[in-house]
Amino acid sequence: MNQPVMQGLQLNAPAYVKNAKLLAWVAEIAALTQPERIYWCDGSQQEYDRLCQELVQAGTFRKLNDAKRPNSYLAWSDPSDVARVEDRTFICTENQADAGPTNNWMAPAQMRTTLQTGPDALFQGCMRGRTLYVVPFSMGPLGSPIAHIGVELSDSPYVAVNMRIMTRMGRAVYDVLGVDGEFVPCVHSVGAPLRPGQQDVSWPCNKTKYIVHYPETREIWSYGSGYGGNALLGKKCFALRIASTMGRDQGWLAEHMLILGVSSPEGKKYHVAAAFPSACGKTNFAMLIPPAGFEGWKVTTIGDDIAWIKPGADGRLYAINPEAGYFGVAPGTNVKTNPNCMASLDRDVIFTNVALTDDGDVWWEGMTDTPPAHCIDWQGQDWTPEIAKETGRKAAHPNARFTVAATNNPALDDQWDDPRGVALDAFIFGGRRSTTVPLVTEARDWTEGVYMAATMGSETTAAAAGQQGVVRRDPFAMLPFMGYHMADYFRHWLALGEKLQASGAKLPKIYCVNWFRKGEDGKFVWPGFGDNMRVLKWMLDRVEGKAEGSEHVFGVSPRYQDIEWRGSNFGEQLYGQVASIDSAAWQQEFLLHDELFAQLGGRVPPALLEVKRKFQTRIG
Ligand code: SAT
Ligand code: MN
Repeated sequence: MNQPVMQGLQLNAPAYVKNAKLLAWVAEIAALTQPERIYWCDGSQQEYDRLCQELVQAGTFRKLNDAKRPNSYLAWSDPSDVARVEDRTFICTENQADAGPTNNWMAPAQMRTTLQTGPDALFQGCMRGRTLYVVPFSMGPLGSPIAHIGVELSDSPYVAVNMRIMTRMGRAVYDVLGVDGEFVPCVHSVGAPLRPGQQDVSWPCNKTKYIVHYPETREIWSYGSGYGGNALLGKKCFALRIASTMGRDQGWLAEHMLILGVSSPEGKKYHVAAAFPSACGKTNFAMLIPPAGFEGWKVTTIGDDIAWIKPGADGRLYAINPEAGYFGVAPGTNVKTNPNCMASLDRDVIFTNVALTDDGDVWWEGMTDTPPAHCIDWQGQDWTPEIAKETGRKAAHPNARFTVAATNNPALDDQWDDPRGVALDAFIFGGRRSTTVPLVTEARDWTEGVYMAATMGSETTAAAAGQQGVVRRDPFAMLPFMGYHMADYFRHWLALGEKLQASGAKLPKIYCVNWFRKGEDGKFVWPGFGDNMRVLKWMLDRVEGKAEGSEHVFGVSPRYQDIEWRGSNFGEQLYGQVASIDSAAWQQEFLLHDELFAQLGGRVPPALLEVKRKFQTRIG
């Protein structure tokens, strides 16, 4: 099968790669990007270890102290390449209206000129001096009818090793792909070609960045960044932006949701999917340990970031986690906030942008009560608590991350890898709001639930480049991840609900939560973490028809006495602070809903406008 791609460059495809389209495409991309060599990843442990070793030699990785953190590495990125770049993320549909007003858009032909075909096309020769890694991966259990295959061509070995943790990556994918199977082509370059003899830097990247999606041809092109969702293209680019359009066309949902299982002391098992914006505690919620007073309850993790949800023959909604690992936020994670996560991080981890301790281990803000007396911060500088006090400098970047396999998680659900998925009992939508939004509200019906999710607001976090702490509308926590027109997505949710209801199926209940209300002292009022179990139990009791609540303008919320407080000393007065609904604040909030709907224009489904009118009349 080997064929010359260009002078001196061999395709080098292993004999087991038989997909003609794939072979031709790799040759085409190699001819465009002109790497020095092509390497086909097989996904083996030996390969992973070897690539990590090479990353150590290149200065990208530091091997951590093997006695403290076996088989683990630390990478520090370029200070300009630390988070997703939403303003450089594009949805390139033929008609701008199909991408919708919440996405950056460019016509496909124009984008192709910029990236591939123009005189100064960015991808032309962009891999010179580097290796092109062919990274085959499956989103979802290999061979499952709900899984989909992608192949990422990347000039970053950091991407290759992260993809091995985050997806089912390797040789077995080619067996599923066969000679003529379909895959989503993903091209990634850090955009830093090397001249002959030029010394590489430890984190190559480019000031110019493009994260580009062509939903109509299902292609992804990413240039200039090596970080997270910009570069690990199976995650947000494929599993959300491209998959959301596949779901629209095929009648399913690709959502920015964790999936968890809850077992009750009576041995009943429930499944819940919950959407929160990036860096709002999805990983913590998915790994929750029930607090004192909840003996016999257990929460297990199916996924911590993305859910693919398809209607089953019985009319219920079944969810799978398309990923195989967690790319979670390190700062704030500790043995109290997330013990299961800390246990997951004991070994076999890639850390990015946390601090290095003097004994060769890692540290981040909030990991321990007492910081180390000295460490090296994520920018390679000396850091001490005194320096931090003086300068405000953080040891770890606020968006520092760990990459770890799901199988490291002690609370992993038995069914996490089940190709059939798990049947959902409830959806939760949550934002980060220091005011206005109460602890928990149950929607009275599917349409009101879709309205709550659609109009959700959240304060921005360090997960995306840009200003932090400003409230923006983040419908379904999908604002940065939508592959098509946001209003059409609302319509898709409404239509799916209608269809399932017509089949006589019991729909999952929909809840809206806010763990983040602050008191006058600026501190969070609700303890959160394990105590979120109290809210979760109320929801599941509602599913069973066992719990009371009081109805108000937007739905039904628990009164103090409706929640299980055993083992807690959270009093009624504090509860009032997280559960109250302030009419004046809500009148302001509705103006923001108006703004969102005005932005989305005439495509907003009338059913949602009707819900708004009803709510607004009621609040007076
Ligand atoms: O960098 S990622 O997009 O993968 C993380 C996140 O924003 O959720
Ligand atoms: Mn996420």
